[in-house]
Amino acid sequence: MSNTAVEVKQKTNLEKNSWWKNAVGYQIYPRSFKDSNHDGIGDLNGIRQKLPYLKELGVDFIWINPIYASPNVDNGYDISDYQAIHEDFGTMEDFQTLLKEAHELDLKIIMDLVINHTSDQHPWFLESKKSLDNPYRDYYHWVDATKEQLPNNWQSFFGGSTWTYCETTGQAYFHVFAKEQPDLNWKNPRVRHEIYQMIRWWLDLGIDGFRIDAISHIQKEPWHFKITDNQWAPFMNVAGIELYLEELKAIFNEYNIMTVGEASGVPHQEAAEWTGENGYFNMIFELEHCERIGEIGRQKGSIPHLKHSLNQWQTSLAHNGWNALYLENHDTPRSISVYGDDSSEAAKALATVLLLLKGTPFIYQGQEVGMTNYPFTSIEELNAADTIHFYQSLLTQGTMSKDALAIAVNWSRDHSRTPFQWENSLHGGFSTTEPWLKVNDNYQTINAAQKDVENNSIFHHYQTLIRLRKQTNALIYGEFHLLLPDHPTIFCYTRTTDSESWLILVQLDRKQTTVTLPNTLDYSNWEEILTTSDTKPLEQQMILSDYEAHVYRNTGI
Ligand code: ISL
Ligand code: CA
Repeated sequence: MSNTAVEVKQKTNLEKNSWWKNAVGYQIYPRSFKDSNHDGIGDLNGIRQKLPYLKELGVDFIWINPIYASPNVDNGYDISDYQAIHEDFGTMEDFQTLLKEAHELDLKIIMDLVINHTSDQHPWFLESKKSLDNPYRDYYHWVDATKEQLPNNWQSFFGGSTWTYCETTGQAYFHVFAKEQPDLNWKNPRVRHEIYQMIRWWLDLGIDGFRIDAISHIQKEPWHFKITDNQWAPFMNVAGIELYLEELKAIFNEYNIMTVGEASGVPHQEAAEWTGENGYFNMIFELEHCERIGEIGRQKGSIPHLKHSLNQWQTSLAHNGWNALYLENHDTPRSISVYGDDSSEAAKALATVLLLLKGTPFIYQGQEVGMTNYPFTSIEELNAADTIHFYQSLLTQGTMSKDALAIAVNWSRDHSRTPFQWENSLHGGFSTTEPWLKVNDNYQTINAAQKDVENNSIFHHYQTLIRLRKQTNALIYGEFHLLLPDHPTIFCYTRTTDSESWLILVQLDRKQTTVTLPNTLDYSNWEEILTTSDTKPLEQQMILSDYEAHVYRNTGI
């Protein structure tokens, strides 16, 4: 066997050992997935009930958002005990049963690792704030201050200062998010040691990996750092962070697990450093492609921005590193509403774009059945801490309450947190009791049970795409190339290996468009594998209408 063939075989074998490269993930926001004990809140035993559903969809692993003890200021991202399960979700025994049953179905489970901050009710912080000389004082960031004079003018992601003053000790503590989420002091080796022990505890329990929360914020600039253009610069991917990421990587590498870091502020130019052969994580979630839409009147995401940003990340990670692919999650509105018109055609078009890109796709709960944004009409219907704070700050600035609500709702995280719509029955089949957040009234027509009555349901389209992807080497490892980069609504790309080429052609709008594909393509030998409309041969001139999607393969290249 020639050297090249040996290298290719070795590389393919190496890649085959990275199970997560051939996998499709499913994100569960446990509070809103399935309630099994009639308290209106999703829980672990509810997830157990739905494991067969996830197996039927064809996903390989589940990422569960935080289920640890928490006062729920940020719905579990404010942890008060890393090794206890929040009573809303069940017990540690319930979790271990869930893990066992998932593994029996060959489904893996990755957990959410929130280590940039704890809850202000965590015992470490309750001790830390007691006195200047408390042994836990430097588990967090405390700086001399007065009520009027805070250490600097940095702003929190959730609005307001990143500093909260404590009268008791005449100092203020630092928090990138809510004041109830004090940032851990990663410079303190005792903090790192406690965190690393906790990580090992969970990995030794047999979980299959972690999604690491807000990890690009754990290093801060010196407090005197002056902000110039980017207000988040003082705590976004700051030099020196690599020391801590290398220590985390050393622990992760002791286990055969998957890690995906939420790495806000890491530019695509650094993607290979964060995820490549010597990367800190197997992959990262970047936040560049899912831009926040907030202004009134701009309720729609930009398809050109989406194409341009995804193309940058596909290109930057073409030869080293790996992408985590997503269009929505628990922090964004629903992609079918941001980029589509809430129709099942739009859902299938977006699914076709997402599932055939290079990287590991993550499907957010409800995306596979076409769940949409919620028509919130009053602030009382909303729950997310940052949305409520944003609304109140708009009112303080004099914005009319109607406009303030419209702006706050535009990008509220609550859109993706409404209870999962299982069937056309009371509360969408999520619970027998009034849920913690309102169920979208469109559950009567948009729900998982539709998969058993509709031939071409959205669920079935996801199932088909997942199956097609997992059985096709070119759709996992093939090189990505964007075609028609400047077209405002057509998303077209190829995936190519040395033996075959695939072409994905999707109209991301409800209108008829005539499109001219590049004359560099040879239009013979293309076979249509999948379409959401009528079968059409691939030609240089194509007429595409409402959210039409086509997938072609060419084995004759
Ligand atoms: O907030 C951001 C941009 O506006 C990001 O830079 C930030 O890193 C991201 O939102 C962090 O999100 C994660 O941590 C938060 C939690 O509220 C989110 O739900 C979680 O996804 C604090 O733990
Ligand atoms: Ca429950």
